[in-house]
Amino acid sequence: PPPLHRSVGIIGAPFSKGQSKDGVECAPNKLRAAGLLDRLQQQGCAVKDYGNLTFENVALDEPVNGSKSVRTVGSANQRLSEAVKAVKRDGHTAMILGGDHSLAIGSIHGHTAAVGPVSVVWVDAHADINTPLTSNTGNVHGQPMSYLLYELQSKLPPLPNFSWMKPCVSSRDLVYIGLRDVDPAEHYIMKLLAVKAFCMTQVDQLGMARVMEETCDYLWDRAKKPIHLSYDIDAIDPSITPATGTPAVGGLTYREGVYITEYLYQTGLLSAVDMVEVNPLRGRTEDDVRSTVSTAVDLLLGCFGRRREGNHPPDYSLPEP
Ligand code: 6HN
Ligand code: MN
Ligand code: MN
Repeated sequence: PPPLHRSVGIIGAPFSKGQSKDGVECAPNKLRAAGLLDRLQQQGCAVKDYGNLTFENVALDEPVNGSKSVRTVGSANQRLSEAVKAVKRDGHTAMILGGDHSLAIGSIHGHTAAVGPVSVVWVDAHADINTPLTSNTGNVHGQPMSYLLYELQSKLPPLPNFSWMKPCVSSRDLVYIGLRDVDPAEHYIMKLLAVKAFCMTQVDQLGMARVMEETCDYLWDRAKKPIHLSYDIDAIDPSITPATGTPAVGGLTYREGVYITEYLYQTGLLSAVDMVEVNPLRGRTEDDVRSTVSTAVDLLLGCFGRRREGNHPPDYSLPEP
């Protein structure tokens, strides 16, 4: 296999206003405290930590068409988009530590601003493709894909503090994996746009090895583009990753979750990774939080070359007696 790109630029995005539960903003530091950077370095990655972004709460951020904190979410994503663009221009694979999933708006926008069109692999229990007009909850973390897709622009109302962004993803460049909690309007949109999705039924039917083969066959049918992996920790079964805001039963096993990351790493095309919705204040026990955080770290390590067969540095030599 060709030598793979192994320099990672980490951005902490302690952002929580795309939903209403406290705690998801603590995740970037929890992931670092679990040894993420050291372990990346041990497996041969050059690591640059760009630190945590700071976001301000916009005053008088009244709901827009029922969606909450739209202005705050808009300006935070503008900042994140610029940060991701800078990390890509510096030549790193970007790692974005959320924060809630609304940050995918800025993350994917900034990624495409730097590298051009990307393929998006969205691993999640949820499709996050509500428009502000179809959302039942008013939470923007259930809406990011609708902001990003060219094909849905005519369905979006004007949104304050979003004039900086333009849609940048084609529905043909999106694949979902792990879906099992999809709203009726989201299901309608996915059928309307013929979005490729491996929901849990297909994961059961095909097994994850075939799901990943078919994911890449589908994405590469026209051209091989850089891959943006947006990984919502709630894709994994809540028996393993309970510390998250919107858990859904019947999810991916630890092994299926890790296989996705190993497979995408070896394509050599992984260009940015979001890890979102880890919430250290959810979960009932310390063990719940530990298991969620350490699974998120393992998934991130898998994206950057960790293999379950073991790893060794390219210059390793056996000690002579
Ligand atoms: N996530 N479909 C629900 C909504 O509020 O629109 C759930 C969204 C969950 C979002 O997990 O990132
Ligand atoms: Mn999500
Ligand atoms: Mn989700």
